[in-house]
Amino acid sequence: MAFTLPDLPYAHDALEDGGMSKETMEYHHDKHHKAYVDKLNELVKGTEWEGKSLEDIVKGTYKPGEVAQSGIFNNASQHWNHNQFWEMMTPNPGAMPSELESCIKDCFGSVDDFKKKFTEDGVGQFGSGWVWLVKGDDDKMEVLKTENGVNPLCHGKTALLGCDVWEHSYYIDFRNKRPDYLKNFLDNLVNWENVASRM
Ligand code: MN3
Repeated sequence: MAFTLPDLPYAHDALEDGGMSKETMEYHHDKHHKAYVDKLNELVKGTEWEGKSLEDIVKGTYKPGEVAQSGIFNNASQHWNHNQFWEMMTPNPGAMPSELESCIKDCFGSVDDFKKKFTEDGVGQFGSGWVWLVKGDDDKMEVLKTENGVNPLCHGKTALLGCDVWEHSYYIDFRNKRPDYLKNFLDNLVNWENVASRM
């Protein structure tokens, strides 16, 4: 069955109070994410990957250590990444669940130290990519930055939180100010309940 673009879990203008505009969502979800889905469907047709799960395609087509990944990988991983990203934000960010907060404190010292590390790595990802909070098999949390469409599945890690640092995700609202976009994301947009549910 062909892959489909999921609806956003909230209205296009729902994140405006949190600093992410309706215009950004219209471009980012309706155009950029849709393009990955359409291209993926086109590329897998007639290949061994047709009918496979998205996770299997991402893991099966990733070439470790290589800068140039295949078109199937790039579009499959970006489809997966954006599916997670929309779920990781909310118009009503509540307090961080205590279990998540204590794990973050154990691994990073404090919530502020975690936010600092996440922002620094997101800013430090040269060019397009993502920054993640991940958990490994040892239950240890770490921040991971990845280039282009590469994601935690490629590294055998569980994605708890991810932020898109491709320019298309912030240029309308923050222009070239990626640090401001990342700070706003952490302070005003993260669905911490969703992050905790991934632990
Ligand atoms: Mn994007």
